[in-house]
Amino acid sequence: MDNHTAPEIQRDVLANIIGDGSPQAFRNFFASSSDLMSCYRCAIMEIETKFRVLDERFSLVHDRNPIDTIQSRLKKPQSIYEKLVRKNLPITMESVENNLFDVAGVRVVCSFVDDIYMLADCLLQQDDITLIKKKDYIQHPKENGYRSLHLIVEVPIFLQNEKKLMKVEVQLRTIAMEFWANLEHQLRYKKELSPQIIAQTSARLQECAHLSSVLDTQMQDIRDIIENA
Ligand code: 0O2
Repeated sequence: MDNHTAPEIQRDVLANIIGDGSPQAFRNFFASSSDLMSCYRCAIMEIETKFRVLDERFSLVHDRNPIDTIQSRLKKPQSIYEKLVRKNLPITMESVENNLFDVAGVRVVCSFVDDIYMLADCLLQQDDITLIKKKDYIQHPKENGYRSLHLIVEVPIFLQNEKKLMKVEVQLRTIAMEFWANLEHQLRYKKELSPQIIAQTSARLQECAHLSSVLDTQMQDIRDIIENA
């Protein structure tokens, strides 16, 4: 990102974001960014609640919970900025809202793969949810072995005097996928490792991705046997 931090570029970026740099322009910028981030937090709450309701209703009928954990996050300002620059998009709050679909993220971790698809179907059937984009890295894992089901959905939030449609990235994965992704994420940010160690570790992670996929299949088979007994 070094080429984007030169003072003259910073000035351009700041001019874009905060207009003429007057106190009023600063106030406007902070008000609009706080407002947008608050809307994303509300959208996260809506999606989390939908999954908690599905988990509750499923457990009533099937006597087990399909969801192990739900984690949520708002993308950090630095990551938002870097993504806008990387995609050559305007550095404005409007641009964030119109172009970045992963500012609000909800991750749903399940024990079994078929619960992932069941929960995704149940969410997408709800009449206030619109599917914007789906990436199935379980059917089509990434080259490094990454697996998860990603959905970009639009959900309404109801504010004092208006209804606003917000985009949320939903990641659904198993406990095994989560275990793998957390370790791989750590490797990606360990800049001090030598290229040789990184190559060796990446290869071992690919093997682990395969093993975790076999584990997911075996665990689901065993659960099916138990449930059908
Ligand atoms: P963070 O900190 O989790 O937010 P697009 O948005 O479509 O232009 P992008 O962003 O590559 O393209 O989308 P994609 O492929 O759907 O991946 C987005 C998120 O999925 C990432 O967010 C990660 O959380 C997760 N992810 C995707 N690929 C990998 C991977 O190979 N390893 C791991 N560990 N996670 C992955 P961020 O923004 O990278 O980070």
